[in-house]
Amino acid sequence: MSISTTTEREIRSQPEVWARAAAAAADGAQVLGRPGERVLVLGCGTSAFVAESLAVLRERAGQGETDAAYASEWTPGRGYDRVVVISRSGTTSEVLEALGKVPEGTRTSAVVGVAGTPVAEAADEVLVLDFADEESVVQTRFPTAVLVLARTGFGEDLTAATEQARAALDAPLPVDVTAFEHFVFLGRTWTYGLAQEAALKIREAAQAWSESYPALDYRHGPVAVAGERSLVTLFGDADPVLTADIERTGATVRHDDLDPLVQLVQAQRLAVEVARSRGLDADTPRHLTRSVVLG
Ligand code: F1P
Repeated sequence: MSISTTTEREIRSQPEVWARAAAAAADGAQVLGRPGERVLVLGCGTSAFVAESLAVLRERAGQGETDAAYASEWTPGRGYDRVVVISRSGTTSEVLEALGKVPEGTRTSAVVGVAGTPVAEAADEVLVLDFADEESVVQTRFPTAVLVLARTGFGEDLTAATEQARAALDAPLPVDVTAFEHFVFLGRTWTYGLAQEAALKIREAAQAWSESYPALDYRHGPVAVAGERSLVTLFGDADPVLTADIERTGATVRHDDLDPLVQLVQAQRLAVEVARSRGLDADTPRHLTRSVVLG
């Protein structure tokens, strides 16, 4: 049996990393935009999903209008006071190219895991979360640390969520992964970004069939492929009517009252378990590298 030691160690380290991220929020959160600024957040892959969640959280906290986009798709058009890029590696070329397209006079910020990298050097302001950087190709603690820092900076106290994560990590994963071949994650508002990230973990780590949707959109088509081998996880608040509709397909619906970031931690663990059940090692995902650097 293969053991995903590095990825699992990084998943397990999240309570400590979150405590450090929360402590860094007092100084660090301003890099995400000063109150009232119109902000665009960009990233690729995992960092694009963090950007989506962050945009909703920032706007909801009354910090200012905030959009998110894939760095690889963005073309300047709408006016922003600041463009924030997120990149664990600091080397992703599409992120670097996007920074190069930011119009003169618009401030730029980078949130990175490694100081001195091309993305960090290209931005006006940099937030380095080196304590959250990872050895694994598959990102786990860096994205959650960025969101802990953001939520703390926007006024939330994540002490209880951090304790929840600790307790969840100490308990066995409450799912028999061998019962499923199809993994669906649904979220609303800022947790839709988490749902997308969870589904990406299943694909990256376990090469398995996963999907993600805004929760209420799931009935608008995608539910057609749900069945007895489907595990549908709801992030954020549960919707009993939606749950009943999905259960009618034969799918298993999972929801718990944990903080959505702790739900993401459980999805990360699920991905590692699915990989293991298929004889795969989440530390060596197929066709992936730590960052995509285009020649
Ligand atoms: C972004 C990213 C990862 C993905 C893959 C390639 O990296 O797309 O999310 O898992 O390893 O790179 P980064 O810009 O956040 O370093």
